[in-house]
Amino acid sequence: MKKLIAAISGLVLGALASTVIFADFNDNKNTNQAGTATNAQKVYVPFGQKDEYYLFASGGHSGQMFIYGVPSMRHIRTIPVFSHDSATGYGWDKHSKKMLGKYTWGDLHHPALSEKGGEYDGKYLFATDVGNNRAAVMDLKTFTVKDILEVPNTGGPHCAAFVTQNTEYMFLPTRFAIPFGHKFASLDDFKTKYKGVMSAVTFDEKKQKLSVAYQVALPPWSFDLSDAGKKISKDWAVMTTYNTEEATTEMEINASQKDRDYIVLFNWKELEKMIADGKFDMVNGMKMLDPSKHKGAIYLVPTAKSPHGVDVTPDGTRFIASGKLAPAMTVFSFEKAFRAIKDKKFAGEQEGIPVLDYDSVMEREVNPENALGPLHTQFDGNGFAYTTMFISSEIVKWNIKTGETVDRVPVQYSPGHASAAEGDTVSPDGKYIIALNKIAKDTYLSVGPSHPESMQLIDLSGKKMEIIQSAPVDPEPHYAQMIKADKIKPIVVYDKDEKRPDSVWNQKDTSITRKGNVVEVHGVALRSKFIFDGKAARKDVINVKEGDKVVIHLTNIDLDQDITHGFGINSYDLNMEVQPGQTQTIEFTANKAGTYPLYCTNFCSALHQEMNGYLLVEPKG
Ligand code: CUK
Ligand code: CUA
Repeated sequence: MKKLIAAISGLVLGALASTVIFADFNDNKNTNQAGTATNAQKVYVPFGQKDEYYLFASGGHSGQMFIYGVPSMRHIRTIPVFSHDSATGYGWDKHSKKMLGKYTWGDLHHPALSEKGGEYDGKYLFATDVGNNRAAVMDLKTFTVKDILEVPNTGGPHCAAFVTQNTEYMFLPTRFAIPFGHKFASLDDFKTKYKGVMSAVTFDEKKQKLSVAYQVALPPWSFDLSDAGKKISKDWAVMTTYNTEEATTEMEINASQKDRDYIVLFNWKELEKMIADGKFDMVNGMKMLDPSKHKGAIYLVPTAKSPHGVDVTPDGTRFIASGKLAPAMTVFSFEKAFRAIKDKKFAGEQEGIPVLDYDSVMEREVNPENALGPLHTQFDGNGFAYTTMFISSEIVKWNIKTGETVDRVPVQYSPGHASAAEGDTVSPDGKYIIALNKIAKDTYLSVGPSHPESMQLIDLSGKKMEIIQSAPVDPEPHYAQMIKADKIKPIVVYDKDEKRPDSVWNQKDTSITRKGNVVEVHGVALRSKFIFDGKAARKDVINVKEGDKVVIHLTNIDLDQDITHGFGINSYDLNMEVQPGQTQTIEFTANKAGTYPLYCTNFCSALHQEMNGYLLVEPKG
């Protein structure tokens, strides 16, 4: 038996390591039925009507967030989050420039909508950056980023973001173990000097600020995915961990030695209490709790080796782990876990953290025939789970209570996550699920050797799952969340009465003032001109001297729907966007003398081409 498991693991490992097996499993021609007339009707959203759901899809290493409409699967908008975006000037205007700081790229994995009572409330969207250890919050009234937080002591918060039931916390465990503060330390000292730090991050809605409440110094393992508890498990969260072997090289082989890794089960209410009781040390300005010293909040649950996803059922009674090297999903019971903790049913300790007895927590192992590479599970609210199978390229629908396979549908190809309608709430809608496929292969018109990833919309309303639409996403759909469209209430124009120190609403009040070598402009943009100084002979010209610091505040006084202006300065590598009623600021040093046209970069009126002026930089001396 052991030999057989080893053989299967070997096969799966080989499959993960090479793409060869894709051919074996996927040579069955594209079975996508999205082309049929009935399916076309199901996804057709007539002109003048809107989609039923918003889909917020991870933009992966583009550092951006993509917004789609479901069921049409039309890409509606991109929100730049962790990387510069010349379309919106994100990264050049003062606010976004400050938020991005020294970083130019990001790797956005898992979006998380804010929740109230376990339901998406449609107010905020969170995301984290594996590339440069950041968390971000977007306001869904404006679909813009409000704050970005850099989290110290962390090497890639891949697990995040999953919010607790009332958005009290999101947890950011590290993917790569590192010494505190990225300090230099030999890999020979991995066990003693490296840590797998988890951060508890909170969002202050009043201040519109993210901050780290505390951190936990876990062993130097890789933490992969997490999910927050719900209802009876609402004070708890779970996360998968691999490389408990503590390998420091050739991870592909060395981090897959043991038959079992762990799910970390922790009580964040208990952690909160410990921090309040002063059970922490300060590390690089962070409150750091050592779980081997302060026990009672964190437990390890053995699970099949190298787990990837872990997902809490909508009723909060169970958590389901998927082993990427195992052909099975494991259903664990929170109630059983709570009992095992109470009765101290421990099977020893790892790095000072109690390990719960597997059989005392496990409810069943689910093993659909020939299914390989289970990664992530979603739910429909009718007692069914939907697990993506990366290697056998399919979604398997199964009964959570019995483990019985109910249906399966091939997807094209190699799904990572899937996203169900309202899927992470206590009451999923059960209408749709979207397979987020890593490989598109022959799906779309070829664009050369590298293809986009693909998303496939699956109708869950019938007896059989049915693929009804497909759309490219580029890159990369690590995860997405789907929310009922009527829960989101975007504004149409920025509020004119909102207090903003640098806004100007009247052409007469515009001005250019100089203080020493700082030139400050309070200007307006309207169809179809810029006015920087209403009293000047040429109102659309900014005169400065070489070396001056230039600060331009620009208010878009066109309070009409969708009349956005842009502000680009030719050859100065600057651009920003000013939405209706918005005031934006851009700052730069005029270090190049000369004549530079400035112009509106966003087509706004019949005379948009006339919406321009000059920046004149007088040479020194
Ligand atoms: S992960 Cu599992 S397939 Cu959530 Cu970054 Cu991509
Ligand atoms: Cu304003 Cu184009």
